[in-house]
Amino acid sequence: MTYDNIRFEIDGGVATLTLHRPDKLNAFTVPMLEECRHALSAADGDPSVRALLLTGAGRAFCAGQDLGERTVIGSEDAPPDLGQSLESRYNPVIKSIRGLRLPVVCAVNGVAAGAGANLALACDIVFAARSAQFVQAFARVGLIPDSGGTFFLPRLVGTARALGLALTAAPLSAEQAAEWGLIWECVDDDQLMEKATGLAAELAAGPTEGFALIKEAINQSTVHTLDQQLDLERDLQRAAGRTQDYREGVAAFMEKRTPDFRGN
Ligand code: T3D
Repeated sequence: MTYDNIRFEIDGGVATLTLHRPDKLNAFTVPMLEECRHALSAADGDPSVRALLLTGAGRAFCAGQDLGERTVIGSEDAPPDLGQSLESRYNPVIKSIRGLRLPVVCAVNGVAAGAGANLALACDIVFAARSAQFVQAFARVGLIPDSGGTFFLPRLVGTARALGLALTAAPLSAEQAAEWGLIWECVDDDQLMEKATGLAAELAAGPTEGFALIKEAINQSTVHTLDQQLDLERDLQRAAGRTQDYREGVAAFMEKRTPDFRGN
């Protein structure tokens, strides 16, 4: 597939997906969402890829749905079916990201609004530039947070703040987002890419299978009782204990050297 609205590169075990419609603040269009889905599937299917980095080109991370696409459809007689849009385009992208066994690092380089904000929240480790903002812009146009927003927000910041963000659509600074636990870290703008690429490279050299099991355990915990979670930990730890990387990790510790994880 040719990518016209994103950039997708693989280097040193890290796949980097850059949203690339900078003149439109990287707002999502149908082709762009299809390209994202294709690239995520390519990253998933490539055994050389051991971490994914997601970022945006230009001054924004992503402004959510391109509202220009919505002015040409819909009228009182034939309103647009946004449920269909979510079902066929947005939800598969969010599910792809959440379903990736690889660690997913996000570098929020500027404003992240609407589905763009929630795309970032779907990632595993989110860095944001100090100048970035998170805007649950949906209510400004009469919509509800989608792309997992109603799932991620209350879990990350609690119901009170989730409702505040969703109902007011007030911009949340990167600094405040980090203080609230919405993201991993707020960093100075000129440090963002260095920090994010550095961590992605570090993770790409890590115990990839073990990382996949960590992700599964943490993600399942949101719907489990303690008993269920303890059972899951038992099963996943059994699997982790059978990896080559576990053997290598223990050997490296005993030999006082840096482990050479191969990801299996
Ligand atoms: O529809 C479905 O399929 C359902 C799914 C919905 C998912 C959603 O994401 S709904 C929410 C859609 N997004 C928004 O409502 C956000 C709209 N944008 C903004 O609120 C602001 O632009 C920002 C807060 C993101 C940034 O503000 P600011 O002041 O930094 O920039 P700006 O001047 O507003 O925008 C700069 C340009 O980008 C401007 O174009 P121009 O005038 O220079 O030609 C603006 O129109 C354009 N732009 C920004 N966001 C969008 C956009 N164009 C199309 N769609 C956008 N979402």
